[in-house]
Amino acid sequence: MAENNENLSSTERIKMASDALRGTFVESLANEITGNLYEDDHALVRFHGMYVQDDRDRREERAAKKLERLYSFMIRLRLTGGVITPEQYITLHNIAGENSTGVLKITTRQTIQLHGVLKSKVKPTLKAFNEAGLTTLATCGDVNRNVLCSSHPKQSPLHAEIYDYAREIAARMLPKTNAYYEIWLDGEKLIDKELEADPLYQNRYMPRKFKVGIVIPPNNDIDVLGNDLGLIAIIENNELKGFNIAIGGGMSATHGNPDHYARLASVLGFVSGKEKTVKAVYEVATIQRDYGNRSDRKVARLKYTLDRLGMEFWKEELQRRCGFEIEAPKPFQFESRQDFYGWEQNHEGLWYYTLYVENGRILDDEKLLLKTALLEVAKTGKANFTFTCNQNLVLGDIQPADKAAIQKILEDYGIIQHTTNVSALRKNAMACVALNTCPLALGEAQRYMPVLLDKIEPMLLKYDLAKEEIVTRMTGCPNGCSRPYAAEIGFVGTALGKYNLFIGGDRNGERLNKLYKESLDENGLLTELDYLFATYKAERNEKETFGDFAHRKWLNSVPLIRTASSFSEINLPKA
Ligand code: SRM
Ligand code: SF4
Repeated sequence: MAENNENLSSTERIKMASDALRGTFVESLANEITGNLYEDDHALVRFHGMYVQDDRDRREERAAKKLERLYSFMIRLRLTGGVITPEQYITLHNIAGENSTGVLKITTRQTIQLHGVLKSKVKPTLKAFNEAGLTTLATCGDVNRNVLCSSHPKQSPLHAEIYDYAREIAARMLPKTNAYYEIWLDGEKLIDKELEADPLYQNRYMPRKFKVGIVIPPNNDIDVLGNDLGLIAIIENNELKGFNIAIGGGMSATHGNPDHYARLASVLGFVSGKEKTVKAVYEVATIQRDYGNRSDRKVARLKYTLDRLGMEFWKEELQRRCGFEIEAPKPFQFESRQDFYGWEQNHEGLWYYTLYVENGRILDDEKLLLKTALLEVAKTGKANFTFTCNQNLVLGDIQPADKAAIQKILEDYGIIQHTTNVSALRKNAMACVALNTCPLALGEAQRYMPVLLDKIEPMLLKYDLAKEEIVTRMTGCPNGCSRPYAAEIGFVGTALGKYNLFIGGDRNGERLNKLYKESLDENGLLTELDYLFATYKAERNEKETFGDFAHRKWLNSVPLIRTASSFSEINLPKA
């Protein structure tokens, strides 16, 4: 049954009245009295890859001076599989320096965000990106977002073939509007509006954001089960057989409301061949478009449509729309979820260096000139850049003859030492942006996580656990942008300085964690963690990960505040 959508949310009305996402941007941009946009354009600007934000650290000071908030734009690039050329990276570096805070932020979905771009600088920024072959279209909003693809080519000779699927899906699901070109690039106005008729998005787009990722087992580096739709590559004897399709993943929850929950995707079936795979992805989206909730955005993601209608309905409807059978899922196995730091060589003899970037923030500070070093690497023109879903960077496709030159730059700037020396805990940690730019943040994340890790590291040393690769993630609110519910330890902000503590996710991203203690301050967190690690050290089985131990030891007896656990028992066939 399609949802009763008579009571459309205000966003639905804005989308439908937007003239293919044109809104009132021309007027909004011309208004020099404010750094803000008109209200309805806030929802629409997201489809163009931007958010209007303000500096939350400066709200009080500005209010005291009776000034409007310090508005600026966050701009998010579309980088399928996280890949850009060195030339594009140089553009990015320069634009970041000229028009934004200067920090290049690698996101948990393999792309780059710039913050602090003033309204007057938005068009120059997008024009410069466009000249470099980069776009921000559809990286936010109710559309298919940046398509993820496993980052480490050494994993499989089939990486290039699989990456090509990601590009095809991204292209097929891009909105057909000409508005981006007209508004931001001063392109000619489209006269024949039929040319932008959009069979996928029509005039209402998706009910909510839609996320797709492709993973190459055994490494689940993209957290494939956190997506609305995940494709799991099935490879036999070095041949790509096809993909298991998993649907219904999503990491957002609401504190204290069991009706909003994190969920890992469930496997629907198997499909093979490029045409059929892309068709199946497209039709999953059309089902969600037609059946997703358009009244209440809190329950509009595919995961809720799936739980409302059931997997049987989804499979039958998908087969009907595709016109071919979706086969039973094939076995597969995840063995890790991490980035492979350091040098790796692929089957063609090309070299890759994966370097650690704390919370994905590329900048120069008193400890490390990371931004300068990466510019030097880009200037050689000898390495492509791939951003990972763990917020790190792979410098890749390096010819054997060029490896020494790249190595020298990385050594001269201390990048190799930095990556090698960082603790196992930190290498497997992530935090979302949160304050000072995220309007939804209840507390700190990327600015506080390093400070907290400084205090957890000695504790792990004390229990001789420093080499454990425990997956730890923090967010400033329950929306789950660093996927904290799929971590072995998750810190989810409830207020300034307070976090809910989640434990018991597995190492590979196949089991959600559960709420263990609520609203702890730093002392509370450290006291609890000390107890948890001491018990883990004393009672763990051989090679048992922290997450598995926590799940076995504590979680059956912990009263559940969030009910997502019932969805974490996913139906995955094992190899
Ligand atoms: Fe996110 C909203 C940052 C990945 C779930 N996310 C936001 C906004 C745009 C706040 C807002 O709506 O105004 C944040 C901007 C902060 C800032 O100042 O930059 C924001 N999300 C991020 C990033 C930058 C976090 C990071 O530090 O890397 C990630 C950008 C990804 C990208 O490149 O596209 C980011 N967000 C995610 C993920 C992880 C993922 O996709 O694997 C999730 C959980 C998975 C999921 O979608 O379920 C995620 N973000 C959300 C949600 C909750 C959605 C929901 O279903 O309810 C929101 C709030 C919303 O959409 O209403 C949100
Ligand atoms: Fe903002 Fe919350 Fe996402 Fe963090 S998890 S970036 S605080 S919306």
